[in-house]
Amino acid sequence: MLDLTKEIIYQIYPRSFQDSNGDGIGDIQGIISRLDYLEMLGVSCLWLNPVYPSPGCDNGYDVADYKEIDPVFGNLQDMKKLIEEAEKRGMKIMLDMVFNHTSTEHGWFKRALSGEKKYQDYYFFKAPAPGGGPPTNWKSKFGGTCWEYVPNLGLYYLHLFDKGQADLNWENPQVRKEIMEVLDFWLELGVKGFRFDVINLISKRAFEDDSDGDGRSYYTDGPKVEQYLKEIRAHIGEDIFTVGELSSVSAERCAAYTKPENRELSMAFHFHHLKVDYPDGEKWRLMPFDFNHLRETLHEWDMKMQEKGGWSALFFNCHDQPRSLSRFGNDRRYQARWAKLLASLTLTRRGTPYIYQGEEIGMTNAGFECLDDYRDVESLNSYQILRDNGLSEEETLQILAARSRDNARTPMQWRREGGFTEGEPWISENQNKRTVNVEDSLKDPESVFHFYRELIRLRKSSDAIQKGRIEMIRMDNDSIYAYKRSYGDEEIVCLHNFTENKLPIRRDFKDHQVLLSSCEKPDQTCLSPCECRILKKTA
Ligand code: TEU
Ligand code: CA
Repeated sequence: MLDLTKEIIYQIYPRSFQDSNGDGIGDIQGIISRLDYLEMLGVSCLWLNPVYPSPGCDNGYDVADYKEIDPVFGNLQDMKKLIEEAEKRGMKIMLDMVFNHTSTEHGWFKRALSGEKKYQDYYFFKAPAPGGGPPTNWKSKFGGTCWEYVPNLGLYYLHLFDKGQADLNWENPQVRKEIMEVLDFWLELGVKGFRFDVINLISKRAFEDDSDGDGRSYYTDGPKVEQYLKEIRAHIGEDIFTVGELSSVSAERCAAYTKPENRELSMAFHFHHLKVDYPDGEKWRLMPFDFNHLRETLHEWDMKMQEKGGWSALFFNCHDQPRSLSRFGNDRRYQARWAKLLASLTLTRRGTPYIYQGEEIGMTNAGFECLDDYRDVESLNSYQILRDNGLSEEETLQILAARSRDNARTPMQWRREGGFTEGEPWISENQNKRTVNVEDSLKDPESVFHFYRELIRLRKSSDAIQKGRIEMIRMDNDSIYAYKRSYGDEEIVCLHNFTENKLPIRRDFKDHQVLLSSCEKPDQTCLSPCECRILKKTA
């Protein structure tokens, strides 16, 4: 039986993980060559971002064939080999299922364009609005309208993301049947988990103008999302774990989607803690992040999911987010301490932890300085929108440097000289590879990597951390983020000093034993700068 509390999931962005054939693009054979490293880290499952045939409008989230592997990444035999080799090392494979939309290069969409009504009903083709123009005023998440006009049909089609990503019509039972067949295909191959991309967007309420917004309220957490999730769960059974990526979800719906008794998702990614540095919720504006807002958002969601019986994916990094060490820590001072503190927040809270490639060695934002460095469609669109809105080149590049998804997509830093590829990488490497790399991390017992291993070992040994209750501990200093995890008579206390100053500890933890600290000689009376410390109640 599946036990989510024991899973520790490592996210691989295949394009940037390890290249095996010198074309500058990561591939499945490259991943296979790094399985011993991942086994050493101690993770139980590998989540791969999409590796299916795709024209690459959105780095693979525009899928042209759900049951194949894009030749740039390898082939189905490579995937089968990866699954087998991972299993030999006690690791499962989770694949990314992009079911809200297909690429406009998908066979289904091509047949829709050729006029086949059956396949037009796989998507949302709508007549122009009465006065002409797009059917509704909704906005794409990548900027601009979310409707693309097809002249020879005289119709628009819906794309919540790039125009190369046409939304699927889940109301159509034939579409749902196709989806189940795709899942069966990968289960046959031995896949043990699925990530469902923006899965709470698959049920659209109605197609009307959104008088007060961008259309989000018409397609987020729609009326049939739970029905569709239950259909998927009934089809794949209880032993396959699933994680839903939930866009702008409420805590209530997030808990409903992930409560075991509802038989929908095993767990979910929600993003509220990753919007605390968005002024008025706007991603493409800058403001310093407010630690108190981060702590309270994390705490609020941890408590709501605990009270309502939901289950969170715990993460600060992924392929869509800038690197948390640069964003919430400091990538110039106390880097290792900050990286270890963020690691503790990921691995000791209540939920299933996700480690994003490179996070375990303290990788940072890319430090790109010119537009040519960027590859991501969302970033390139946003650059143009910001410039059209009158921002200077310098201001715009400053925003991109902080916000772009490409910050997470620079090649994995294996050695001082890089080690990702023998060829020209598809995106520039971060120049701090000379000091931030796997080779040096493995040799240094005090490295971020070895701290991740310690934390993972600690998590695996503790019922309280894996499945215990979480409760905030209000310290005398709000800059200390403290909570306790309890299960039976086991009680673990986790302290995080979110400042670069020494802070006194005025609570009595004398009857606690230090299990792990990011400071070599933890002082009982105070926390060192950005120290995280984990204690166990002994008496
Ligand atoms: O992301 C959903 C999504 O909305 C993200 O684009 C995120 O909101 C945004 O990047 C943050 O500003 C999923 C995938 O993770 C992402 O890579 C895809 O681009 C997107 O869906 C479309 O498939
Ligand atoms: Ca390659």
